[in-house]
Amino acid sequence: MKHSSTLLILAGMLAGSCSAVIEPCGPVPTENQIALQDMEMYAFIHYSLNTYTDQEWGYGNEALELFNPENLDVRQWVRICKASGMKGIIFTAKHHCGFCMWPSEYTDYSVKNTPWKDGKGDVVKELAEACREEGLKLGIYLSPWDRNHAEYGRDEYITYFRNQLEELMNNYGDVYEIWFDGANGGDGWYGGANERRRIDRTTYYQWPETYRLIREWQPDCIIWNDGGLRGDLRWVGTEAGFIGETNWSLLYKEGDVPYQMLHYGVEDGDAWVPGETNTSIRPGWFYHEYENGRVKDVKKLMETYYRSVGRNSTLILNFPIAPNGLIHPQDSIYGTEFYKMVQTIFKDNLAEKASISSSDTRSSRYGADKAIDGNTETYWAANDGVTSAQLTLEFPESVTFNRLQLSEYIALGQRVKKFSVETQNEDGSWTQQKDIISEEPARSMTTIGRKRILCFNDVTTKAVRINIEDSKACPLISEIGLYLAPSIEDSFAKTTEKKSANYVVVPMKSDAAVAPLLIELPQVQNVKEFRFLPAQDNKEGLPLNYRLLGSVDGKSWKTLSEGEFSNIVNNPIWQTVTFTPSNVKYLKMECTRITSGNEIRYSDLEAVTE
Ligand code: FUL
Ligand code: CA
Repeated sequence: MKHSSTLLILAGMLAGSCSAVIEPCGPVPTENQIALQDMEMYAFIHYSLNTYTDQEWGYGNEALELFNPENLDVRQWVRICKASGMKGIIFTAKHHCGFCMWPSEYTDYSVKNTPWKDGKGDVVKELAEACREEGLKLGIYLSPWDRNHAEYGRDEYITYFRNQLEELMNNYGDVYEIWFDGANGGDGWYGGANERRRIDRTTYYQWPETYRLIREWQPDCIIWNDGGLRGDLRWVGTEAGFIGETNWSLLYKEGDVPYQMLHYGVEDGDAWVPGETNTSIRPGWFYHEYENGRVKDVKKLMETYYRSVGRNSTLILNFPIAPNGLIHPQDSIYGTEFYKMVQTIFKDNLAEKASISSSDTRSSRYGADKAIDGNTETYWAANDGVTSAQLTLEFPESVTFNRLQLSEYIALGQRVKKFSVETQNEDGSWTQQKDIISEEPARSMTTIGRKRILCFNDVTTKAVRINIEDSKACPLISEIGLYLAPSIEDSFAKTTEKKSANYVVVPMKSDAAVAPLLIELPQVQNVKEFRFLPAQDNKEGLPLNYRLLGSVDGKSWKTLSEGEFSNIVNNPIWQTVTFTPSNVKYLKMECTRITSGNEIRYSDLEAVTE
């Protein structure tokens, strides 16, 4: 036993019973892994010479002159990612083509030899600063495979790779995650050799020493590695944006990791290696104009969310950068509307209105009420040896819901193997509920982990029963949520018909009580009128007054008009503001009086030109 007897007695006294000390079950996450899992969603940004050649993989001989974006603005990326619910950004500092987005000392194949900013630019540095300003974390994608480097495949390249890693890990502040892609396709330019180079990906990169260096430089950095030495996170076996319904955050420390293990984890694994679901908001990872009509819409992104975050995984959602150096407006609209949808759905937890009871409870400290107290650090626990138990929620009035969220207290290990959910009918009988987005019904209600979300058809009931049918050890449930999601078709079908469909609209970081709204037009335009349609669903976040500013560069601003939106609460129709025509690319709408909250909510808006 791990605990000293004094500690055991003390803990027992505190809780009123010796059974209060709960032993961990199997491997447990490190603090870094918990912090990472708590981020839930973070962005990928794919940007490189491929952006200018319309490729997914560069060969390694693409011309440096191609890199000269006219309008590269990392702050736009960060604003959009943040407004899309992303808590960090993992950036392709170097993709397989070998081109470095920072001025590496160790190669000529980088931004320093491009026309962009006369070779003085550093995309990684700009992005690191913008992330820091906006409170997002920075992660780095450094492709081990390098189709440009002459020494790739030989020992010299490993030194080069580590030198680059040293630059990235020491010159840009904290790095929360490092991504070592597993692709090692073979063919490449390799300094002009134009040949196929094969490596053994388990030995060639000498990962143990590289990991040691990373831990030394950035002790909190999570290592993602597909194909090499086991890292702190695992790939989920597909880039389509979903993980298994059964999903253990465990793997074996040693041995191969076939698809089954990547996708479902391993029940009796001896290492904590949670899944990270990676997918792009578009079909490809890099920007291609021909995919502008194929950006994942809110419905698709919500499905992706349920099938990743809702299955005990993190979601890394890719936003490609267009050749002009910006995220395309369509990606921005769907990304930000998606996050608004997540916030709307998970705002009111109906379970908080219930009284809750359990078939087995360890002690009052671990009572069933701890599963609906809104605190993920407190949890209901059954007694040792109990591996099946029930939690019942009873409501004073009928409630209607269609989403159920369950969380285990994973700091003490992942436990639940099988569960079911029932709702009570008017006649007192019980109906078993089914997840309507399940692809594999046999695995549908198996593991829970950090967060499991199930989607049901609307159900109206006065009681909900959660049956833990099997568990590796006594179950520990930290939170239960019941929510009513609006129909996505109703809320978002008309997104593309909106007047604002071509703008990027995001709340701005500010010290003001109400965050100003930043509206970015596709190009500089002579604007004479601004129209604003308030949110139509409820009366929250309606601006009662406004100050509208315009700017060409997003830095120096000029006031265009200010005033009040009279009667906006009782009659939330289009509001029109006219002013002297002005050339602007950015509009900023400030507000000092708002119905509630600190964000301006709108349904649509338009900049009317001359
Ligand atoms: C893959 C790479 O080959 C793709 O280009 C992309 O970077 C993706 C995230 O990982 O394996
Ligand atoms: Ca709790």
